[in-house]
Formats: sequence, C-alpha cells, structure tokens
Amino acid sequence: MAGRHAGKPHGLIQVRLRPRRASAWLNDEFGKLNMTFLRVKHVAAAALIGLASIGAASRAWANLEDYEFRLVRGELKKGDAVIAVRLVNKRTGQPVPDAVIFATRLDMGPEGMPEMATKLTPVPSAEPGVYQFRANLRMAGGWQLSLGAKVQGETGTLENKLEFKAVP
Ligand SMILES: [Cu+2]
Repeated sequence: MAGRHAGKPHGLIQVRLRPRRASAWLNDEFGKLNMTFLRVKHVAAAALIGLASIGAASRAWANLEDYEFRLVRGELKKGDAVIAVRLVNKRTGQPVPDAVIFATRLDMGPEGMPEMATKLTPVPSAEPGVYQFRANLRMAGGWQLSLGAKVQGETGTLENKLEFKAVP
C-alpha cells in the first residue's frame, strides 16, 4: 500500500487512507494473534492425538495380534461378486462372531491402481465368524480388501489388508 510519504499530495486522499490503514493494521494484528492461538491449539491437539494413538496402537497390539481375517476364497470371478472373509482367533483356530466391521475399502492397489476403488456392501452371512460383502469387481486382476474391525471383548481396532484375484 502506498504510504503517505510515497509522493502523493497531502489532502483528501491521505485523510481517506488513514482510517483504512489503521483498520487494516488492526485486522493484521488480530489475524496474527489469532493465528498464534490457533497454532498453539493445533500443536497441543496434535500432541494429544499423537499420545492417544500411541496408547491405542500399543493396546491394540497387545490384544488384537491373536486375530486375523482370512479370505474364504482367494479367487473370484470378475463382475458382481460376494467376498467372504473369516475372522479367526489364531491361537485357538476358532472363528470369531459378532465383530463390528466399520472400515472397509476395496481397490486395485495390487495392480498399481489404488485409486480404482469399488463399493462394498455388507451382506448377511449364515456362518458365524464369516463376514460377507457384495462388490462389483469390474476389472480382472489383483484387488485389495482393507478391513477395520472391533472384536467383542477386545480394545483397539483390528486392521487387516487382504489380497485376492478377480479372474475373467
Ligand atoms: Cu483396475
């Protein structure tokens, strides 16, 4: 912004400029202050989230390492498909019913196409410990199924990535 010593004649322009400059300066200072507060809040929040997730991760590791999802079939026909996974307790070999699956993604990451995702729709399963999803596998090749789940009686989140093939 042109200052009042920038060579402009004194007069009306200067009078009109002053209040605007003052308010701009105030805005600026408030802006900086606000930014500082926001930054402090941000850093504090980030630190808390960091601590919380470290806690969650170590608890999850301690409690959930005994569980894993396994594909019922490693190969499916391209097109509309039902993908079935079995949640097992690795120590006992037993299927684990009543898990709450809340995060799912199915994409062609194994083929270098992680952006090629397809919709997953949960469908009921008659077999305890088996969880099923309907999906349209619109391309043959490798697909990756990402699952996040809560296991009854365990804290933390189980996260598994499973790969299978869609065949023509
Ligand atoms: Cu693809």
